[in-house]
Amino acid sequence: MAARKTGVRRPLAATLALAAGVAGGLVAGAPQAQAAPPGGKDVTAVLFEWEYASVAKACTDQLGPDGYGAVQVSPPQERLQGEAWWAAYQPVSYKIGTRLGDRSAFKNMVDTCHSAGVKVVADAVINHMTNASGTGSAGSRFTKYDYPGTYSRFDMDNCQASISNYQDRWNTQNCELGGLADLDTGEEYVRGRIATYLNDLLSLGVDGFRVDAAKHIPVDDLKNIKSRLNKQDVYWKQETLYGANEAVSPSEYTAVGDAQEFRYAWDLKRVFNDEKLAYLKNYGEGWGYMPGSKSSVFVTNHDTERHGQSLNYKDGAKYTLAHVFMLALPYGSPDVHSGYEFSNNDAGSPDGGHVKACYNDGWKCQHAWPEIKSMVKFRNAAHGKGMTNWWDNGNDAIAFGRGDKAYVVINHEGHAVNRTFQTSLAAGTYCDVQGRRTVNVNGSGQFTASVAPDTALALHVGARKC
Ligand code: ARE
Ligand code: CA
Repeated sequence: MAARKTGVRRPLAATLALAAGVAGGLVAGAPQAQAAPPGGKDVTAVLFEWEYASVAKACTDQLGPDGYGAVQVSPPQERLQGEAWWAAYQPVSYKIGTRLGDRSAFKNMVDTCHSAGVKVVADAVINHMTNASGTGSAGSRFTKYDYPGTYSRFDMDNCQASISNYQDRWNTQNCELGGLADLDTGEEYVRGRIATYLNDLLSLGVDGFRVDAAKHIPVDDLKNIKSRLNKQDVYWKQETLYGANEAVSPSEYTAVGDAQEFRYAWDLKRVFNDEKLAYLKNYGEGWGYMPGSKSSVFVTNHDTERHGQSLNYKDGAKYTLAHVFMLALPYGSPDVHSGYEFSNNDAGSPDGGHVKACYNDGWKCQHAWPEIKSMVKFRNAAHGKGMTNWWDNGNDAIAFGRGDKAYVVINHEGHAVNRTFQTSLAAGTYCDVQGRRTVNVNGSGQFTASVAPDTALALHVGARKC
């Protein structure tokens, strides 16, 4: 890490920020890693590049009623100007002001989501700044390495070449991710300035963070920054891509909070495309993934849906069924990515992020798809119950229960599956929340049903009538 040059003139605002940051730095004790988004509701809807006013409406109309525990919103910090979605990942300052809304819109969204019983996770870009110069989305002039009022070139890492070797820890964490000016997160001022930004978001009511590019920040730096936060039980979800033989391992980051288990998404694509769902019987730790209590999982995210490493909305039924599986499986804390149609990889969200209505203007609203949203309440009802009654046909039809709380059948075969299923459910009638039909479970916990090709059947104690 670059030794900070002394005697450099720093704008008053930055000095005040440092003071606040250092003050925050006096909080003692190791932060408690939050196992999952707070509360028994552990599903997060990622409303990617939605404006904050539309997020607020979705919290009230959809996410709250459907049982989502949290909503994740796109980076609120000042960014590059322009429509491209990736402008959000080039911070210009820590002012809240982007095409998605200003500070008051952000604050209103947080308050409205809280009123709907939905916590708010902010996507936080704290590893780097820009690979460009100009004027930011909130009007700040800047050049690469110089961000007046926030950072000067003395706050940047001393490797100003792009990352070129993921098998070298120093290169991975001190050089520039794709040419983006890398912050010297080992430096006192930078740590304080980041903590001040995160504490500002906490002061607006934010409950957690998705830490962008966490793998490029040493764990000790993140521990230090997190220790300065005014909310020590903050939900802390770190973007950490697994890479075979790489120097930095995602599991290092479970010491600070949750780490995203990318292999979960990558392997789901392979299993649903080319292998057998029967292989999913021990999915999770059984496949060598990180402990589920510290893992954030997803079927797709905004990068992988564009670069092909995961399934995406263009994959039809297998994409939907993969979500049914993820939400039914007692592993990890699931994110449901909710984005928009794209034909080119750079296109930003429609209409400045304004969502007039789901399924209009290209908004996909995966969070509201009946097959997906119905599994959020399934998951909530089954909270704390492990997997029971696994069945598979040796190929692409599987079924399993969650103790006496829930039971799911997933048929990815090209033909219907007609059979009597064995559950641990109490006798009675249940609503199949996938097929929207009544199912009778007998005194032995059995029911007979026909499950159509590429569909699912799902029962839980919270849905006895359709
Ligand atoms: C890129 C260039 C910029 C350029 C811009 C516009 O870096 O210099 O100005 O394009 O042309 C997103 C886009 C990037 C874009 C960036 C900034 O995806 O294309 O910059 O925004 O505008 C690694 C990181 C991981 C990172 C991925 C993309 O480890 O953290 O790369 N993902 C996050 C976000 C991205 C975002 C950024 C980080 C940057 O989710 O959306 O980038 O903030 C192996 C390694 C992985 C590595 C992967 C790809 O698999 O194991 O760790 O992921 O290769 O490099
Ligand atoms: Ca870095």
